[in-house]
Amino acid sequence: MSAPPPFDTVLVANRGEIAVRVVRTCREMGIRTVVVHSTADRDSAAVRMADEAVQIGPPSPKLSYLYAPAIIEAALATGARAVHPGYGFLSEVPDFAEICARHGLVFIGPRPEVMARVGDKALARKLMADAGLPVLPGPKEPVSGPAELLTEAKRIGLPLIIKASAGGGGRGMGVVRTWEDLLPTFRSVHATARSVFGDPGVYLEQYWERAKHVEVQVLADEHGTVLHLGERDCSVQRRHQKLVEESPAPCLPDGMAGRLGELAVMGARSVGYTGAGTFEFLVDGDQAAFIEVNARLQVEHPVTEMVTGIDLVREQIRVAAGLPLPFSQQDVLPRGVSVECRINAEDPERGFAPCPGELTEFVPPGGAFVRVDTHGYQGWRVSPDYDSLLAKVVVWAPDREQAIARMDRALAEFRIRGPGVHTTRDLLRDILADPVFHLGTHTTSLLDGRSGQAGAALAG
Ligand code: MV4
Repeated sequence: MSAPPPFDTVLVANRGEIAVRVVRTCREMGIRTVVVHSTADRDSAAVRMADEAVQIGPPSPKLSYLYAPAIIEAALATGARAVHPGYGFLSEVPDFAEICARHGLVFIGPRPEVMARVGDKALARKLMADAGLPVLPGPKEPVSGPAELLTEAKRIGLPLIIKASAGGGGRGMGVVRTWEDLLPTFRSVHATARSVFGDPGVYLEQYWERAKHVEVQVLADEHGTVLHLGERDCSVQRRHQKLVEESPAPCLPDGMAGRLGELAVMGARSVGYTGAGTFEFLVDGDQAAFIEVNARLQVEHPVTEMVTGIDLVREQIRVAAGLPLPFSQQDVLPRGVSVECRINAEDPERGFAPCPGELTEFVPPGGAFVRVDTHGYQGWRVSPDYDSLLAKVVVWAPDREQAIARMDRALAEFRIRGPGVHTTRDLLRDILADPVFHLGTHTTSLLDGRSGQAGAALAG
């Protein structure tokens, strides 16, 4: 006998591969699913898989996947009791979580106040510093104007980075490498913060040029249990778009991974975090610094699932229903290595611009320990209105070299064709062949222009 489902019906407020991902776990848990969709997604895989689908608006995200009134109405009309926001869209919007609560719907994520506090990146930095996490040198408060900017910048030294408090994930930040750049970069980040994020706050940090980007998965329930599920390395990025992620992180100094896990748990506990979340760190040699919290399930969560055997969506749903986590820290025993590659519909010949179009052939790879999270199928039209992520290929193996070999085999096996449709697949295979990537010593500068095939592919 399996446990009764914690909710009768969950509404999935997202699209693409993550909507499919959430529907699958709901089905395993005996939960009925409602998927909302725009007119562009009426034939989507998630719509086909869900128990019920509700069209909520036109392709424009503002009028559909970001439009709270239509989503709430769909939830109430279909008898949904909880809302899973996936990632992106409304997943980190405190007002949406609040609106759900006001309508008697459980938002599957942290409480709105907690989301608001960690979502303000300058505030999160201060809160985490106060909780004892190491942060990069820089003032604890946002900078208000040019006079303070110069004083604080001199204290930090160059290079430094100016970040928007409301930014994150690489948007709304500017690196300052020369003193002439200081004021123009400040003005530019400030203007972006005001116009794009509607919050003019900006803050300063010392800039770490060659660091590993390592993040820790945390899971916390409403009964005081806060656990970490190990770390992921996300250093392989191109213009802040992650390409390859893996767990555990390779080549960390002895004791570093465990320390980061403990720091993330300390940080999560200090703000009363509940649900699944990620603590991002930069790691340079034996130094580590907290950079930000992601108050959502992340795209790369499957590598953590593969090494821990824990279904993060299942635990998110159980925690949101008020259930205690069914395991403790010593039950989390990561095993082997998992690697994820993101296949985007992008054209390498056009600076990796998104290339929508019909998939006339779509045959994902298979075999032992290969997982493909995708919403693609033969005949599906990749829409120009949304993110170009088409599939995530995730593999597991006992060690890193076998995992890389398995990934290369899986990528080679993937058949994706369509008029005008190009993908990041060949770039990913170049990265897998890079000797520095094989060593595992790479930092976020791996693709900066001249390291091996991948760098060459980029430079060209
Ligand atoms: C940084 C940094 C270096 N120094 N902050 C990028 C995404 C966002 N989560 C934070 N990010 C970074 N913040 C300081 N003080 C480096 C990154 C960073 C990065 C920067 C340039 C190019 C690629 C990058 C990949 C990961 C992280």
